[in-house]
Amino acid sequence: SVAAEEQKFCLREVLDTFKSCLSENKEVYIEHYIAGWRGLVRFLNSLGSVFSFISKDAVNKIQILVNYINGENGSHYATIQSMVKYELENGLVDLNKRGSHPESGCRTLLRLHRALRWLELFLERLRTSTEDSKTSVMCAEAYNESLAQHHPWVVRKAAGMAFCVLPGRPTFFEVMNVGTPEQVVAMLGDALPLISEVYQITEELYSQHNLLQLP
Ligand code: 1PZ
Repeated sequence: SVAAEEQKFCLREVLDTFKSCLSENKEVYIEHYIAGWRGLVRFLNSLGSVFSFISKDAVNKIQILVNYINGENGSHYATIQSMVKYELENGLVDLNKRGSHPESGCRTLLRLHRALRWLELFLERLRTSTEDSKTSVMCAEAYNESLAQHHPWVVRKAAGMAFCVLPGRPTFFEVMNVGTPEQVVAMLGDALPLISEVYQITEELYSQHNLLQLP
């Protein structure tokens, strides 16, 4: 049935959506970027309810961006580039401290952007891991190198506890539903350069406009 097919989850399809993020002139389509995150959230939820404090925050940020896309100024939210231009030109971003625009598209997307760096680091570790590698360790290392630097102690603590209950590498690969471990490794090898490119383009854009520390 259609319902059963929708249930069927495959991480390859999710990572493929990041492919469709880039326009010909290397702009990042927010709609596809969000679709990628939606898929990742589904994957995270399938790992268990311990992770729901993480997926809830991601869903919340996805929803903020969806509201902008569907709002009256939606056309400005087609790409990250057009969003940055529009929000900055119209004074819609709290640049130094939280004020009248606490949920700007720019600051909301920055949180997902930082998480994308975590994803890149984690998937790269997963790709080069061996049978006895621990997902919890790979996840924690990737987190400490990226997102952790932007999180207060209490969030780092909660995240650390969640990592400890991640399923081991064999189960993790199974849930990805991509095929044999060799196929997972090959798929990750294809997907990572694209995720990395989307990350780099966003990082440069935010850096150019001095937006990397938005409150
Ligand atoms: C497979 C294991 C999944 C581990 C995911 C690693 C990320 C841990 C992140 C813990 C975040 C927990 C709760 C929310 C924190 C928010 O305070 C921050 C900052 O937002 P603000 O408070 O400034 O509005 N939110 C974030 O940093 C965004 C986090 C999104 C994480 C998405 C993870 C999706 C995982 C996909 C798994 C394949």
